[in-house]
Amino acid sequence: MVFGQIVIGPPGSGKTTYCDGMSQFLRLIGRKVAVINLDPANDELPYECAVNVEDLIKLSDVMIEHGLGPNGGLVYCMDFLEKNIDWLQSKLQPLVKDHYLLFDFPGQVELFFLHSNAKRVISKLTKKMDLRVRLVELFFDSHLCSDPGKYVSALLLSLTTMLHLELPHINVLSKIDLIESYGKLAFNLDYYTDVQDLSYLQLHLEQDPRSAKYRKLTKELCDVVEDFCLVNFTTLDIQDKESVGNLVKLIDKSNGYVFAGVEGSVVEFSKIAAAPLDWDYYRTAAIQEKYMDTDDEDIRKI
Ligand SMILES: Nc1nc2c(ncn2[C@@H]2O[C@H](COP(=O)(O)OP(=O)(O)OP(=O)(O)O)[C@@H](O)[C@H]2O)c(=O)[nH]1
Ligand SMILES: [Mg+2]
Repeated sequence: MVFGQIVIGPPGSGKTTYCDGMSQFLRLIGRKVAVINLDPANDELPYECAVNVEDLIKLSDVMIEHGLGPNGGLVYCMDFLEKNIDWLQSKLQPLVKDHYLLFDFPGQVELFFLHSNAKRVISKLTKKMDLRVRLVELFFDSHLCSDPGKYVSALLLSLTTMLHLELPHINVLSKIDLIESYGKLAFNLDYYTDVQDLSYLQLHLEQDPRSAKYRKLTKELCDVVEDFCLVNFTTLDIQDKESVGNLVKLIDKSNGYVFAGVEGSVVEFSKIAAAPLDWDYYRTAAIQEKYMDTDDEDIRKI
């Protein structure tokens, strides 16, 4: 049985970084991992990918050849991938025996709630190859919590995508390490992750009388989100192994990995403590270079 994750989310929300960090983490706990890049615009990949859609089609070529912009070009690429699903299947065939698969998708959210190509690519793969990767991780940058309007947009996007894809989802608030730098949140973090009592958000919307219609619209939209009772979030700091470990446990429960008897997850997690310093290296060197534009000695020591 093949397990894995489908990683989607708005541009820049941290999908590619996640695939990189998560693959390192999973390797550290003893899983064989393959990362599959399905973003034809992913020029500089931080991870070594087992399958790269760019070997099939490149966004830059499509844009030149068909006179399309980046967004139209991506829709074309996803359409092309769907038509050539056998290519992807043949590339995955050698991996499915014993690898855990991570699929890194492009950030154009339209692909997931306006068009159906991405949905059909996922569905064809899971049906044809009996992949247990029917778990989608939808990433949102945690800075969206800093503004009630943006937060409601994220809720709607999440709900729409969940309804459109019809697959189990885990919604992730990424870059949680930066949350304090966006200013003081109106509520504590649990409020944003639990998605309950959205009426409180009204208090923090623009109070100008001219914005009355906007507030009413926001209220109605919040009611829709609450009525469905589907959306909630988990948080992630990709630099923190405890945070990554908690997410792995949640994912393992959700996609059935813990019940598959592949390898006792308790045993696996005990390996983290005994593991050599690869993860520490990953945190201190790569991540700090990437994320921490700081000379602060205390942060560098983390
Ligand atoms: N501080 C911090 N920065 C992060 C984290 N995850 C990603 N980033 C940064 O956010 C930026 C975007 O990350 P990517 O992983 O490229 O995001 P993406 O969702 O793959 O972007 P697209 O593929 O363009 O949609 C990069 O500069 C990352 O280094 C995180 O957990 N914390
Ligand atoms: Mg990416």
